[in-house]
Amino acid sequence: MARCFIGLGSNQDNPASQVSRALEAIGRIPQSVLRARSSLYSSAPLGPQDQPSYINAVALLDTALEPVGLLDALQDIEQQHGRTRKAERWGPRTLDLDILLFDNLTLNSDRLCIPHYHMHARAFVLYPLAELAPELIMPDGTALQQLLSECMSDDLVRLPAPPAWLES
Ligand code: J1B
Repeated sequence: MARCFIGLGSNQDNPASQVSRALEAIGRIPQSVLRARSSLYSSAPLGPQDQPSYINAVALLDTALEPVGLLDALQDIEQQHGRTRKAERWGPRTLDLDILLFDNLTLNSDRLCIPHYHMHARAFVLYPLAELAPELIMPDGTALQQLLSECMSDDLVRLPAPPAWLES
């Protein structure tokens, strides 16, 4: 099994519920086990400002799928969640799913860039990731804590967990 971190993001159609439902769907990906999920985080949009703020989270998935097989599964979930590709670059989105890390793999192909090309400097990726793996070392040897110390996190807010009903 490969240990894989997945980034989730949404700023349309009740983003917190988009992300929560996507986490449940990720838990149903074949040949895979959802091991952990971070808190939800809210932040101002990176890119054009005339769009709602985002909800982001990170999931830890153990998977026997190949990276491209996992990408297919994630893109299916994006489609089911009504993702439409808009003309505007960096415009509003219903659901984004990104493979951030896949074991210690470094990969650059037409469809996949791993580690994810923008993750090193984005607070809305690094903070939820650090919740799950504070000691993480990137494939290039950089410590996650180093990236966190260099990253602006002004507008990032960790949301309290919603109430949960417990089985008695
Ligand atoms: C293509 N790809 O990227 S969408 C796909 N590497 O078709 C893939 N590691 O073939 C290819 N994982 C290459 N896809 O959240 C990967 N994502 C890989 C997945 N502001 C890969 N505050 C294009 N929060 C693909 N988000 C790649 N502002 C890009 C979506 C999935 C992320 C946009 C806040 C946010 C965005 C912007 C508008 C910048 C944000 C947030 C796109 N995030």
